[in-house]
Amino acid sequence: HLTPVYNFQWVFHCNEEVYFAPWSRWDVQTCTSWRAPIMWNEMFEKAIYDQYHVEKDTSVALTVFAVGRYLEVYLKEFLTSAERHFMVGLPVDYYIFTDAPHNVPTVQLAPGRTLRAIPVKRYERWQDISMMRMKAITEAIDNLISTRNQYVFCMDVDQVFVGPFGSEALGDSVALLHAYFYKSSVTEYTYDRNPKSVAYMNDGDYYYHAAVFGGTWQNVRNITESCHRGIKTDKVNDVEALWHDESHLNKYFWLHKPSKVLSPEYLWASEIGFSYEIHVRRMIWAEKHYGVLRD
Ligand code: 2GW
Ligand code: MN
Repeated sequence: HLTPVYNFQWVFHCNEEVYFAPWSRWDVQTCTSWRAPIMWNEMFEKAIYDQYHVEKDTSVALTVFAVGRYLEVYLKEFLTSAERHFMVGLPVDYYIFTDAPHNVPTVQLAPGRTLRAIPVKRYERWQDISMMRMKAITEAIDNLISTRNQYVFCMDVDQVFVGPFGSEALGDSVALLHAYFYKSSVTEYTYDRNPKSVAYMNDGDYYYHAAVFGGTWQNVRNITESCHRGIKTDKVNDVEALWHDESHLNKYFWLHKPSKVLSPEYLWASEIGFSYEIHVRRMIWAEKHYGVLRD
């Protein structure tokens, strides 16, 4: 565990695992009610996290799905930008889940970083492509990740790294605030409000974006397995949660609070326009090509 330098009361009101200065940002909430840090720029000393993880020999898995046309449209830029910005200086293993392993682009990887393609079935419905990720990640953790990587990040592929996404983002269980909802109230969150779905919730903490979540492999396995179980139960009951796997993920993080929350600086949507709180953009949403990709 990292020790905070400042012997300041607020530090101890936030998660003691972290090294950060919650008072350095006055314009945003920096700590959840359960004392997990919300990571905004200027709150942390990047070098301290990096040193900690280098000493601990931390290795990070990054899972991403590129099925059908998403491979040619998004994967190459996702990977090349990750090499520039994601956990630079640490060993990273990319796990690319795809229906076309031979079409995975060749990307120059820094030493200590590897890439592996994992074949998956291409489902007919895009909702199923999105939801089956939970099952595939659970299996990959059992078969590969748990023997190589202490931490796992699971991401959408339709996004691009544009700034440092470093080891400060690692934690026991990590959730991301959705760029569209971080200033909204709970009634505006697009939770699943249908009592017939396992993902049903009316009350909640935040609206988390399923495009980025992570944690130790043990915790991520618990997240993905629980979400997959919820999705299967819904199928048996002939219901589908409003935002598919994302609804189930929000339900999970309501019942099992994340130990660290990432600010929307970690995945910003440029179309929202200028926002005072966003001091840095670490990833941005790639352009959507719904006309081509979602018919
Ligand atoms: C998805 C929707 C429509 C047509 C195609 C696909 C599709 C998604 C696909 O053909 N191939 C594929 O590999 N995917 C993967 O699923 C890919 O990794 C993609 O990033 C991910 C989620 O789909 P995406 O990014 O188009 O959906 P978003 O950006 O609206 O995602 C949010 O909502 C989803 C549930 O509907 C997920 O929870 C996702 O994590 C959220 O960010
Ligand atoms: Mn996406």
